[in-house]
Amino acid sequence: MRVKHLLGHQSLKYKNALRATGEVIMPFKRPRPPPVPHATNSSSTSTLLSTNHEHKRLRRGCLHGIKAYILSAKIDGAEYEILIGEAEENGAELCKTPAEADIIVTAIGMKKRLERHIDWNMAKGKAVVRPDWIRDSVKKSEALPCGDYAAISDLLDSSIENCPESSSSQSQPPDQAEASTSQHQSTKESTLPDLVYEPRYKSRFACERYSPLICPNQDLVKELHIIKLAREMESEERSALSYSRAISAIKAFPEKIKSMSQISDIPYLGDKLTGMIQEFLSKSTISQARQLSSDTRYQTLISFTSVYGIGPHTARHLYDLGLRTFDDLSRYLGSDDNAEGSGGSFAWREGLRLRDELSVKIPRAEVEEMGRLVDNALQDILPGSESTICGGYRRGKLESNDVDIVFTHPQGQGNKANNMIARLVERMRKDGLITHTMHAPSVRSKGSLRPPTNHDGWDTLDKSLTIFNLPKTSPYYKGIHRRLDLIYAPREVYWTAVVGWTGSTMFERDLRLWAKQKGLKFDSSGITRRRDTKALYATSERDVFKLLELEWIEPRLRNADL
Ligand code: DCT
Ligand code: MG
Ligand code: MG
Repeated sequence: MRVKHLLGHQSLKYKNALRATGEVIMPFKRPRPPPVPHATNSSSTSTLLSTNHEHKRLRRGCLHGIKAYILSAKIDGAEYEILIGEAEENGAELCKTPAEADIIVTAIGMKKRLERHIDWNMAKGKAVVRPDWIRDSVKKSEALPCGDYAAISDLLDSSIENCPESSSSQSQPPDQAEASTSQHQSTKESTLPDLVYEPRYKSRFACERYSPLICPNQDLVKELHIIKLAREMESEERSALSYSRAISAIKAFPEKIKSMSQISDIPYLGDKLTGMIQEFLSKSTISQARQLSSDTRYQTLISFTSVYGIGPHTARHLYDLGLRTFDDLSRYLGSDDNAEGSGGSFAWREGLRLRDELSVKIPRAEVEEMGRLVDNALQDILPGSESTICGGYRRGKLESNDVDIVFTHPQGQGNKANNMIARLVERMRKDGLITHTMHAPSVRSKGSLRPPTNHDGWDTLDKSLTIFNLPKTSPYYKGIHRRLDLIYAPREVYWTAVVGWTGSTMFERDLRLWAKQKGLKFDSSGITRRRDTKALYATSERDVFKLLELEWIEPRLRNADL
């Protein structure tokens, strides 16, 4: 099936990047996205799940030596992951069962409910505290008295009695105190939050800040995100970027904002943003965001751009034609008069047909299954290949909009390296795993190790943006199509590609800016020194940070967008 005029309003650079590899081609344009570790690749799993070893080496966290069990019941999934992360990062030893623990952290406040999960007599032998015990302890840099945080009133006395003490508050033998002195660790107060969190949130670069998946000011961020999206829908790029910057700065602020005096050190908050935050503090909403949410134009543009292949420009064009609903769109695209002349309609029709399926988020277990299937196909055609699931999954999202997989091969040199992408896609297409492909080929010139100009403004790696479906035999099969981005990275830039495709978008944007002020150039396809264009190759993900003279930040803390 041949379709000549797919792209209409989309730019030439995308048009040129397209090539037919499957039955259906779609424009290289992604729908608007709404928001942890890799099962098939041990290195990425360990990077994400592991505690921050470097920091651990440098200091003892305030929960050091405390054996904790965090009961997930009644705690939101993302929140749960953050609690785990905070506890681990601050030295707590997380237990698999409550029996092993000194302290049980739970959001349950009633005896009867707790008994469904934990034996009452056992609970009486432990301290049983609310989740804010972890948060406040971290904030104050010491394990706080459990009595103030007892989760259940009947367990108050036993919680006081059994409250564990952190070994970081006890005197350390000189050899163990070794590294802790290196980062002004002489007092209890100066552990992670003061030393690392607080100065970090003031940085102008998202790649220096710790940005958790869910931050203490997530509701504020959500409100601002609506305004940001509205600016994007109207192609007001500068304004959208100001909101993105403010959002990413707020994401890294470690405390709940309760008064305006707290925010003076947060970068990128101009008068307008400050006014909005003030409004949010008094009303818990921002009027502009509320108005937009109920605005027909905003709602229509948002839903049209959720169709794979339709960007804001096209969405506005369709809106101006009077279209408001998917039925309108379907009728419009169904008309032969509009089949090609309006541009892109074949792809849009396909996008519209798959819209409902593609808007269903992908749970982590299914992402991992997709990763396994890609890896199986890879090992079949290219034994010894390595792959990492990147994107939101790697940053800890519980549900992803698509799956981004970066892969390489030990012998793979040069950007195309025997057309690995084409071979992989062809193989998966034959196996019925890939149903649609869009292709954005590399533009790296032959024999050059230095990445050429970024034609898609992103990177020059060989990639294929595909639509995938699981085989019926898979236990995860639900008959839902999924978006799958496959990216081939030559061996020498594999880790740069993993960093580049892990995101989030603002983190990546600031990595580029950061590199620039260091006299370097960064994108997923490589790091180069600007003065002599020498390519710098990283041998691990941490090495990417080292080459960029940047402190290590684990993927879970790179959520610098919504
Ligand atoms: N990326 C980037 N610049 C862009 C788009 C993406 O640097 N303009 C990087 C950062 C994230 C990564 O690629 C994957 O992008 P997406 O798949 O679009 O987003 P995600 O963070 O994986 O989230 P989700 O797929 O769940 O929407
Ligand atoms: Mg993704
Ligand atoms: Mg993607």
